[in-house]
Amino acid sequence: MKKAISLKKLRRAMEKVQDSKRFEHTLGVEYTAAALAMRYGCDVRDAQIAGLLHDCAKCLTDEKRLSICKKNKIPVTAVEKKNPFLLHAKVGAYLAYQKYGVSNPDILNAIRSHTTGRQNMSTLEKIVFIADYIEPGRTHAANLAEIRRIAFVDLDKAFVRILSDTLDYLKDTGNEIDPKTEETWKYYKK
Ligand code: DGI
Ligand code: FE
Ligand code: FE
Repeated sequence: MKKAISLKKLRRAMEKVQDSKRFEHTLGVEYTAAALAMRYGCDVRDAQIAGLLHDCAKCLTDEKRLSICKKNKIPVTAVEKKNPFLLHAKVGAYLAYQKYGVSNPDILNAIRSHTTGRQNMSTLEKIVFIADYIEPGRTHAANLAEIRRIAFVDLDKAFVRILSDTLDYLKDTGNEIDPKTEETWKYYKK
């Protein structure tokens, strides 16, 4: 039988590959995802693993992210080529599988979809997406106090709210919008 993944080892591994601010964020997403998993009846350990690994490719250079994609035939869209930081989600899922020994597809999907979302997300995927936005270390987003409260009352409502606030923010700041983010919003909005 395959040996269970050690949370302690994953934490140590993330501390090595992330700067201290990012690592604090990682721990925040780990325990916020765990709390949401308790609330919504998801596997708590899976939520911790996904939370710990969701940004495992965040502190690589853009060149490194692009080269990992090229080497492993991971498709890169035009928007991703122009904004390679978006690839940290896809590349993160790849590394979670190859380097950190995660085989649970739900955890890998949660890592892959944590930035743009996607259609038909599982509860765990939504939990990681939301935990990423509301963890205690986040301070800048608009309406954060309200979204934090809603997250523990109505998961889908919090999810849609975060998506729409993110799209508003990206439009206000003139950032290029990945069609995937727009697609997720269209799929989930009422
Ligand atoms: O990696 P984190 O910073 O913890 O969080 P994240 O993976 O959600 O990435 C955060 C940024 O990604 C945030 O500023 C919003 C941005 N983002 C989400 N969807 C898109 C996007 N940025 C662009 N340019 N286009 C998108 O569609
Ligand atoms: Fe991220
Ligand atoms: Fe994150």
